[in-house]
Amino acid sequence: MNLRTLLANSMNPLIMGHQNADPDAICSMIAFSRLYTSINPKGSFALMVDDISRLSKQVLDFFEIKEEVLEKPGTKFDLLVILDTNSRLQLGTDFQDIPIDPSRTIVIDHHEPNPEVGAIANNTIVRSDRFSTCEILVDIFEELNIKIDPIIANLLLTGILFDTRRFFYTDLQTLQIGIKLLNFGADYEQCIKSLQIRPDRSERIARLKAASKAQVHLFGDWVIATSIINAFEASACRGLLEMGADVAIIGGKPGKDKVRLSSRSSREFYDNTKINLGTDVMEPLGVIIDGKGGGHANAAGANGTKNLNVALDKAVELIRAAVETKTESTKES
Ligand SMILES: [Mn+2]
Repeated sequence: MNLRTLLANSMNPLIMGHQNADPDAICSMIAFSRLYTSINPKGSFALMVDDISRLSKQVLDFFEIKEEVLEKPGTKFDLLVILDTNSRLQLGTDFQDIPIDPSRTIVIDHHEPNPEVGAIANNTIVRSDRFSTCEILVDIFEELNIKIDPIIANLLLTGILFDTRRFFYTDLQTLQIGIKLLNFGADYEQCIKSLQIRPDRSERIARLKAASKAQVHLFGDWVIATSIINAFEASACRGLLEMGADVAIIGGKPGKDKVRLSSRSSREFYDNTKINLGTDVMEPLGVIIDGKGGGHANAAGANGTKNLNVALDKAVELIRAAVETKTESTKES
């Protein structure tokens, strides 16, 4: 594919990312729109995604990006550019009917190759060995000999920081691209800052209260923490896990005749004990609180109307019994 020719011949490209667009998707979209404008200053592009994540909105505000990102379909276009995704499905439910002409579609992505990609685009740059779409874009800017200004450098570095979890996942090539972006004027500290989300004050207070009132139960090597607060239970559970609990269970009365339970466990706890918070704990608790419970192995909850304290005691009891059964069966085997 000749990317320069495709872009030079398009007057109305539509640039899209995956649904609930994360910073890698949104930053690569904005960077691509600047690349397009450098090649074809007379054209007018549109940016569109099915929902922007809260964090991505924060990044756009932080770097004062003024481009409008449409969140509903309906724009006319003569070229479709799909970034950070390689399937129609990932564009989101509202965008499944978007007309796609493979000869007028470009896909640039780093996810596992999708066999369907050939059916939507003749022009693909899919590099599943890369950690982010933003770093692929750095190579494209260079290949097309287009300057990366400090704003684009900030956006691209922020997308890379997000997808690599601040370079937790990385390799020589990605680090070298990071250094390039710093040389182009990216401000590392600002990029990190743009990605930091501090919970609201009330949420932080709820987490602190849950921690200060927590009861700690020790079953074998496992640490189980329970507490009572009436708001932000899920967030407070995550807080207790971050502090060192293997399992956190929080109950609350968010209103009259309302009882709510929330729970989280570490992956290690589930891998070792196979105790499923949804089926083993929250489903039976749902009955006790006269409501319903369920969820996933590591994250589950229940909603009901009564018996909060009984339910919390029962939760601890269920986990204790399950841990013991598990320990005995390991001894036998
Ligand atoms: Mn990505």
